[in-house]
Amino acid sequence: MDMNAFSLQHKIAWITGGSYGIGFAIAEAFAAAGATIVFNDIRQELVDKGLAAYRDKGIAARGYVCDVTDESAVQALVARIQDEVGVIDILVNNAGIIKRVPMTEMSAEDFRKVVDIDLNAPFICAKAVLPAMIQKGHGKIINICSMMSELGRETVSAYAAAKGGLKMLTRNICSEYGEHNIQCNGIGPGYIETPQTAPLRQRQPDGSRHPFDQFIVSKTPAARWGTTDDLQGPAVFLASDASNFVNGHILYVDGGILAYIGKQP
Ligand code: NAP
Ligand code: GCO
Repeated sequence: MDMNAFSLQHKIAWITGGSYGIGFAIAEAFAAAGATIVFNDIRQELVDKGLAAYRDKGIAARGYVCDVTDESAVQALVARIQDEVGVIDILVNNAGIIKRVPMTEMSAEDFRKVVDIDLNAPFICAKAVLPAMIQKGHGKIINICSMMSELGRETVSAYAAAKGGLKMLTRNICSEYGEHNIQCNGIGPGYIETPQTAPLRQRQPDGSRHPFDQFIVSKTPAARWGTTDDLQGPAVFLASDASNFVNGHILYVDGGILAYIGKQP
């Protein structure tokens, strides 16, 4: 086998919400594999923070302010990237939010906001990059799904609905564009140490671990939270030619959570 199949040399990768967290880690791995990195975030100060972080890693990333829920802004951004950098070869739909609120207390507006960012935006961004990928004869779209693409839990109804939908959007893009040598797959991270899950890991006033922290460790065969580094290899694989016959697949990077019924009390 030619191990260059895992190279991302000469590829342009756009990671949405890539200023920090999972998106940043995936972009860092893509850069190490040779890709040119483009990212966006919702505020200039976040883009600036991201640019500085990429510079600190020796990565000459290009950063743009763009709200991924705004279709005209996304279309304009993709056109600008194509002018300034080149045609996007790899899209990672990473930008996302969560609101942890019981359904009976959640406003329809908040439900819609989560679905807008976590599901509608991946549709908008994929729709924006597909025409040039079709013309070029290849493309990779990676949607960042979740344990909640498969499982529910209290207080995350909007997020689970969005991430479940994102799993099926992934399969539909595969179905509709696979004939153009475009692969659309998902990565389903388990519970990862990022700002998004910080509230679930916060030390208690008495210094003890958060109950949810202990719960997740007990539900994970790896007996630990994931780190963003754990996602880098799987992401490079799905972005590279090594996965050209992998399509519509959700690759769960969860330390075994989905396989495990849980330890007997
Ligand atoms: P994070 O730390 O909250 O980062 C999310 C990024 O997306 C932030 O930079 C955020 O900017 C940006 N963003 C939010 N709304 C946006 C919008 N409308 N337009 C552009 N950018 C926007 O989250 P993370 O933990 O790295 O998670 C990244 C992705 O992985 C999300 O899709 C999340 O659902 C998914 N995921 C996370 C975990 C986990 O355990 N952490 C597990 C499974 C899946 P702001 O800072 O301005 O909000
Ligand atoms: C939660 C967590 C999870 C993680 C991730 C798990 O409140 O349950 O935020 O949803 O973010 O999606 O895969």
